[in-house]
Parts: sequence; structure tokens; C-alpha cells
Amino acid sequence: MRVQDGRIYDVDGERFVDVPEELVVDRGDVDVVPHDLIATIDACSDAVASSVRAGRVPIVIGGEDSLFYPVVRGVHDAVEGSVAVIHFDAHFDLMDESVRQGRFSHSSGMRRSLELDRVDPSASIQVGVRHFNFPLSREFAVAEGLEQITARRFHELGAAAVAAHIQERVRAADHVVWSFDIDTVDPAHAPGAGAHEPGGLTTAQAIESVRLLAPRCDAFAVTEVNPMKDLGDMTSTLAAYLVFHFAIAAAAS
Ligand SMILES: [Mn+2]
Repeated sequence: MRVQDGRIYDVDGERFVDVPEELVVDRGDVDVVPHDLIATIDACSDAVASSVRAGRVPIVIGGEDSLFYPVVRGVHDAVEGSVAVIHFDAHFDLMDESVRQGRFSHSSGMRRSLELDRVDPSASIQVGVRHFNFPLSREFAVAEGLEQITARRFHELGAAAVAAHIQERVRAADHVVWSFDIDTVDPAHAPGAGAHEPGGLTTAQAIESVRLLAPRCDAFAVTEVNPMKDLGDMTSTLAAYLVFHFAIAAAAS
């Protein structure tokens, strides 16, 4: 990370940032229980909760997007007060359940998160959603008071204006969890994603969003990076940069 004498030059921010030795600590993988999804979710949730209780800001790297719910639950269980969810994704992830996917798949993360007692839909927001989705999911979002900023709208407004809006949206919440599905980013920029949804954010917009919002977050998850679909590691590299920018922006604040 080009750290010298405990500091780094943040080129995008045009500032020097102190980087303490323990700014980023790798706590290792959470055990996946291949034949017991609930046990895996519990393990993820417990790991996130223990990191939050230890005063850390967990940065969780997927794995597909069923990781989203245990990250929110881990923070929720470790803190008091209300929790806002910032959800960057091409998709709603508001499916209640389906015969093929059950209740805890990568299509239900936001739905399950909103069921937690202190998650506040009126302070939560979905960003980068696009194309076509289930009418019932949209109606559910409206009924819950969950705001959605489409990718189309994001392109009209720009990253800075969207970030300012999100800051305002989450202002009343005591804690903020941010889940970032890599398919938020356009497949031309991030081909190593579980799903290809054209019309997404650029890498520059994704990085700028992270720089602006990181200081407000109690946890950050990057999900759905799929190295088997990647080209020359460009998506994995983007995910790593999102994490670096998150850590440095948080350290600078
Ligand atoms: Mn998605």
C-alpha cells in the first residue's frame, strides 16, 4: 500500500493520511459449512458481531451475496440503536422466498435484513438498481419506505450528489452497514461478477462513492466477485481497491 513512516499519500484526496499499524487486520476466513447454510450464516454473523464488539469496522469480502444478511445481522446484534443499510446492487434482493432458493439466498439479503428489529427502512437505500425486477418486490420497497436510486438516476446525478443524498438519508440512524454487490459496477468494468447487468456504475463512480461514504459506515461488505468469470483479475483488483479506499477514507476521517 506504499505506506512510509506510518503514513500514505492519498492521491485522489490530495492529502497525507496516517496509517496505523493495525489499520487493516486480517481475521481470516469464516468457516463455511457446505451442507448447512444456516450454520454458515450464523458463523458469518458471529464473526462480524465479534469484530464490531472489539471496536473494529469489519470489511467482509465475499463470496456471493447471501453474505449480505449475516453482515447486517452481525452489526445489528452487536450494537444498540437503529441501523441503516446502504445497499449497492443491480438487483433488489427483496425476494421473500422461492422454491428453488429458499429464504436465505443471494436474492433475499435485503428482505431478511429489513426484518431485523432495529433496521430502519426509512434510513436505508438501494443504489444502482436497474433493468427489470419483480413488481411485488418494488411494491414491497414502497410499502416499507425503502428508497431506491436507479443506476440511470445515478448517471444523471453523479457520484458526489448521490453520496450527499445517502448521507442525508442515513443521518438519523445510529449505525450504518454498507453492502456492495460488485454487479453494481458495469460488466465492462467488472466482468468477474455473478451476474452481468449492463448500464452500471463506472469504476471511478464506485471508488468515489466509497471515498465519500466510508467514514459513516460501521461495516462494509463486497460481494459477488467471481474470479472464474474475471478477465486478468480486473474485478478482483477493483474489489481490493474498494477495500483500500474504504480503509484509507475511514482512517482519514
Ligand atoms: Mn446483484
